[in-house]
Amino acid sequence: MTNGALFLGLDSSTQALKASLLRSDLSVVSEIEVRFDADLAHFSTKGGVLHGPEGSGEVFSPVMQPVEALDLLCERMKAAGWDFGSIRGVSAAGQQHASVYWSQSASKILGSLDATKPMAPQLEGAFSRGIIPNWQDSSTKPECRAMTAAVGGKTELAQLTGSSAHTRFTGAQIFKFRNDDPKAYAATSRISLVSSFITTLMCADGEVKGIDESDACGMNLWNMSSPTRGWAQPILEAIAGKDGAEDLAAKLGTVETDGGRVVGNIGRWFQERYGFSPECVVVPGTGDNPATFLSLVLRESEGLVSLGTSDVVLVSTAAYNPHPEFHAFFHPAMIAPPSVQDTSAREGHGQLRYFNMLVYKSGSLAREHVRDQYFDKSWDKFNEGVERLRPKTADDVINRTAFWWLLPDIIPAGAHGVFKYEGSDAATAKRVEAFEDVGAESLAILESQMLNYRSRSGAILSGEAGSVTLSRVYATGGAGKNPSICNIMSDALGCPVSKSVDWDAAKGRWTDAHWNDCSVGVAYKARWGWERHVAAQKGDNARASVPFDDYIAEIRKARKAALGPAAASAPGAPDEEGVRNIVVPGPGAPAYTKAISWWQALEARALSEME
Ligand code: ADP
Ligand code: XUL
Repeated sequence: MTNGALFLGLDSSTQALKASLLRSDLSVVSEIEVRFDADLAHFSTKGGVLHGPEGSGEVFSPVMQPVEALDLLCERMKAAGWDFGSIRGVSAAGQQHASVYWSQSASKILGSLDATKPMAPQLEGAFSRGIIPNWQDSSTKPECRAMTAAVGGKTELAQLTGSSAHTRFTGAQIFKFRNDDPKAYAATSRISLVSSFITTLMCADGEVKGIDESDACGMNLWNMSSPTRGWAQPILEAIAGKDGAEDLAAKLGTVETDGGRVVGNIGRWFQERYGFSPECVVVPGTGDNPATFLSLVLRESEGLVSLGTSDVVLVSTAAYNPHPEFHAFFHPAMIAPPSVQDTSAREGHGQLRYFNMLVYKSGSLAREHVRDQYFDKSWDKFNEGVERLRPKTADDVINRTAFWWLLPDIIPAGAHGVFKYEGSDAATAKRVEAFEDVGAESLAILESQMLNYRSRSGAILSGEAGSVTLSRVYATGGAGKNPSICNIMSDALGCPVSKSVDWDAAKGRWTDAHWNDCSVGVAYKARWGWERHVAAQKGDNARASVPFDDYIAEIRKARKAALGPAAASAPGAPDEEGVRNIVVPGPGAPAYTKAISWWQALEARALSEME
């Protein structure tokens, strides 16, 4: 198939390596994946990972797993007839925090791959560590404590690196590796994140590519405070000692501060073996959550609520407002000034932008528990309670709420237990075992979860809980399909709930987008990087520094015009190109604005009543 210029996005996740192929109008041509457990069964992983000894908290995957997966993925893309020669840009998403350790021979091996052979057997000697610690690893508690102490506390660490210490974050993982296996640490030439690892493989030119700045924020190692952005000296010293700090910084390498910079061309190995064009460029990979953020092109004050096994909330901001409760990251598609140190040079190159990530354990797990306990395992019955009892007018008063912390939660840290209250005064509200009207059980958990997201996203946006609302929120994940959940989300958050939609040319209608967000998000970035690269070659400086959001909006507008009036008036047509508001706040929404401080007081009360 020939499609004009094409763009490739990869996603090296915990369980699979996925690829999305996009046309230059950003429509998705096709997707292919390699699933680790099923397709690479000889690694014996379950859910893509292996576990250390019982009680160790160690979770990891074999370093050769993604390399073999890349070989197999290439074969599958070829068998499917993907037009490699038309691909002009590639970028990769990777599971966040997870790190890859290169040996001293890595450069030589990467620079001399034989295109007549698969990549994996040739890379056997390229690593100083046989495993990739996974983000689910929790074996690094002592290292987290030492890093926190080194900067004087968790608030200080969050201020410096965007997050308080987390066992899965790369800094603690490197620290543990150095403690456990100092010889292998010493034999490490460079350390990559999964995203920069895949970027390095795609270039295969003898150079280990730099870590992307947005992804670097998931390491507890990157000093995010402007203008001193760089590897955080006190943390380097905590991990490697005063004498080893410089060496550790060298192992970590230079960070890519421009998400659309061309860091190389597609490797000769890919050109000779699969017919990729030498013109195809590679732009920095980024983390999977930053990549999802890009796929939705979240603008300032927009958010994402992902309702998967656990709930994750992303909030896009222009201000750095870190807090130990959540994670702050740099926006994954910033344009770097000529020098990171020189902030004045950033003028005309876009400003610093951030996104914040809140991770909750009590997401679908808790909702499912309530459904099973009170609603015969039926989402329809669960929804019936929600619809019957939800506020219908601005005068309705919310006077019931419930906190379902079945597992110790992350936000609020360590919260556990089930707490239900009835009464419109938080101080005197009655703690109850169960609500009299069983229908209130489903409404109470949803309202409580959504008021939590509103309260904390408001604080991120304004520094003051609940006073500012997100301007739009995207709903993703399994529970995002539930219309009643989306209704409460919209009313409680006080903003439209939106979804990405795609034009189905064969059926002549709009459908919810079913593509893999992470690989699509980085394919957008590859498209943007390619455009800027071509413009720079022509000396068109304005075009070479076009911001990501503007550029994607431009392409979407052109696509809308190209699809014509029939698509614009077809059922389910988007409100903006690519985005449809599935719910907007209804007449009951003001009841939630009035309930925020009441709900916050009850959350504090529940925490104080915890045994
Ligand atoms: P993962 O975190 O594994 O990617 P998904 O995004 O696929 O998870 O979401 C899975 C969750 O979605 C399940 O735990 C289930 O409770 C929830 N879910 C699926 N359908 C519905 C529904 N109709 N209403 C509410 N929750 C749902
Ligand atoms: C985020 C996190 C996970 C991984 C999944 O902090 O640990 O979402 O990024 O791949």
